[in-house]
Amino acid sequence: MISIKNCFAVKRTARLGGVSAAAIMFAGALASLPASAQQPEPWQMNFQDAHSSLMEQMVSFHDFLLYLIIAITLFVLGLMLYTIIRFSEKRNPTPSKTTHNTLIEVMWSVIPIFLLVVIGLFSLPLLFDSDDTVDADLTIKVIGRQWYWSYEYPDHGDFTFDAFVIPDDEIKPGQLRLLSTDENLVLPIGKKIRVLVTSSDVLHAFAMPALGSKIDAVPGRTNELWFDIDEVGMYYGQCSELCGSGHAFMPIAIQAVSQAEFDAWVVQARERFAEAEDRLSPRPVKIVRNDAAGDAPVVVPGDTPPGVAER
Ligand SMILES: [Cu+2]
Repeated sequence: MISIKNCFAVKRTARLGGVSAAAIMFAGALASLPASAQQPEPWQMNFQDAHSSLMEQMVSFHDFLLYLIIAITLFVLGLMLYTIIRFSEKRNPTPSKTTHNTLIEVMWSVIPIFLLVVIGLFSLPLLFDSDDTVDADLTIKVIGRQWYWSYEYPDHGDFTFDAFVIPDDEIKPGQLRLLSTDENLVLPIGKKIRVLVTSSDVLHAFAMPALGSKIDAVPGRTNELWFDIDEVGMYYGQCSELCGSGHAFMPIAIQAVSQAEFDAWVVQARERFAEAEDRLSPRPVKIVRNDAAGDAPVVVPGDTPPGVAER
């Protein structure tokens, strides 16, 4: 088996030759901007800061639920303590034989129903909003592969490229171990971005905590989600579905830029990735057998399910 490290080394070497002067200039121009960077922190106890409108709603909903749960837990704890103390054998030597109390039974049915309805009033609009991908400003396609991500920009000339994790021994200052990638998913801020997510081999999951996004990448089917990004900066996520031995090595790095910078990036990216076929990583291939003729198997390029994949 080819080690993951070797794959990356081959891939990285191929890629370095293709970096154009425009890309370097672009990176230089971005370095001067104030930016947020959303990534996991050591001993982090809560969410990353919210940087999409959906994530802001999710955090509010989460906080509301937390207060509700604390109130319910304290109430039940109080009832239990009262029962334990007030009705102990010492204080209550002759127990009551009461078996029914209509008022209490109605209350312990109606109050939880009421609470669930209140939760539903907040959660259902959020659920519908997160599913509402219509009227997006742009669409991108994300394809999970063992073990890297491919990104496509169908609205901008349909160019495509791969993003690989930076191996530990190639990390440069400013890059993050297991989070930085050789190519970023560059996106404009303040736009409704529809993301189509699929996979070419096994189950992966596209997860971006600061943007409130997580959805499975399923071979043979397309899932979709949307987000908008409120601030220029870097946003890091990871594959969140155990997808094989390289699962920990396929991070997602989103570089959020202004619309003008995005337009400039698209122009140079279209050029850079235009004839990318030879520089893209090997896609899974389909092996067609023609046993009747006794021919050797024919290998046909194309996205095919696992089991027939060959790297
Ligand atoms: Cu994966």
